Order: sequence, then C-alpha cells, then structure tokens
Amino acid sequence: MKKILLAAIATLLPLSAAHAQNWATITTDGDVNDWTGITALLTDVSGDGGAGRDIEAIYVANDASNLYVRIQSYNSIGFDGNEFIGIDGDNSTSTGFSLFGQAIGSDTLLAGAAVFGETTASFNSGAATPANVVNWGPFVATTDVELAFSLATTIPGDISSSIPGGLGSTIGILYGDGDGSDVILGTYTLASSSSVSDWMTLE
Ligand SMILES: [Ca+2]
Ligand SMILES: [Ca+2]
Ligand SMILES: [Ca+2]
Repeated sequence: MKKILLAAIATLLPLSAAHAQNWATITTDGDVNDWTGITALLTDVSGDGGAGRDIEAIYVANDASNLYVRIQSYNSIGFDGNEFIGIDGDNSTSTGFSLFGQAIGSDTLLAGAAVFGETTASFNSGAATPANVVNWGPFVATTDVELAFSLATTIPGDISSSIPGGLGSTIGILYGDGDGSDVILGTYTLASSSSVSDWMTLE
C-alpha cells in the first residue's frame, strides 16, 4: 500500500524541482508571496556584493506571456540601470555576448528595466522591442526586485528573438550588478503549461 501511495504521489509532483520549470503568473509589486512554493533557481553567499546588490537568490518562473525574475538580495538597495540580466535565449555561447566574462552567450541584455540585444562582439547591439521590461517593482530600495520580461521580445542581435524556442526551451540566465562584484548564472527550462500533461512526463 505504501508503495502504491508513493507512486501516486510521485506521479502528481510537478517537474519544477528537477527541471526548474515554474509555471506561474507573478505580479511585479515587490510582494513576494506569489513566489510561494517556487524553489530558487540559483543561490549565493552573503558578503560578496561589494558596493552593489549582494545576491541571495534568483528565482525564475514563466507563463505563456512572460518570463518572471525575482532578484533577492541580502542588502536593501535601489534597482538601477547598472544591474544586468543576461538571457541566453538559444542556450548557446556561439551567439550573444560573454556578459561579465562569464560562460554565457547572452543574446538579450536587461540593464535595469531597459532591454537591448547583444552579439558575440557587442555588449549592446541596440534596443529590443519592446525596449523595456513589461513591468518591475517595487520602485524603492528593496531586498526583492520582481520583473516581467515579454517572451515575444525581438532583438537586433545574432538571433532575432530573445527566446526563439519559446515554451519548453532551455535558456541561460545571468544576473550581475555592475556597481559591485556579485555575478551568478545558470539555466532555466521554460514551463510549457500548468496542465496535467506536463506533470505526467515525470515518469
Ligand atoms: Ca509579487
Ligand atoms: Ca552574494
Ligand atoms: Ca546565445
């Protein structure tokens, strides 16, 4: 009986833990209650942020419209244009920029709330469309910034769409604060939907 129960529970578990697929719609208001149940994609130690944001954790989720990023820091600090998120939309270093000299081919650059393309040769190859993130907040010094980035963003870069593979594809993601010394990166696989069919693929 216990085995049957465990098998039943395993079948019901979503993929989020193992594959970092987090289907959610986040309100970008600085209230992080809507991230409850979502595991951090990346975590970092305290005390290594220099004059900038000292990263504690990066959370990533998505729905059909947006990629949501939560930047959690040990220190409370204002969100400015010198904070960078690199999105390696094709998860390939043969396209995009080696942001912060890291092992990433960042095709899309979020500089604060502004969005730009990147190429192998260029940190900034021009404004994306749309030219800003969909929304972010809060507009005060904070330990938790949330932002929404449109999955439909196009860029003047080595690739023309920020996330060409769309839902279900794997992207590289980097966060770093140009005012400090903290940089972190990893990969995220976009959730395809919150439907039962996704849950079934666990087996
Ligand atoms: Ca929120
Ligand atoms: Ca840190
Ligand atoms: Ca790339």
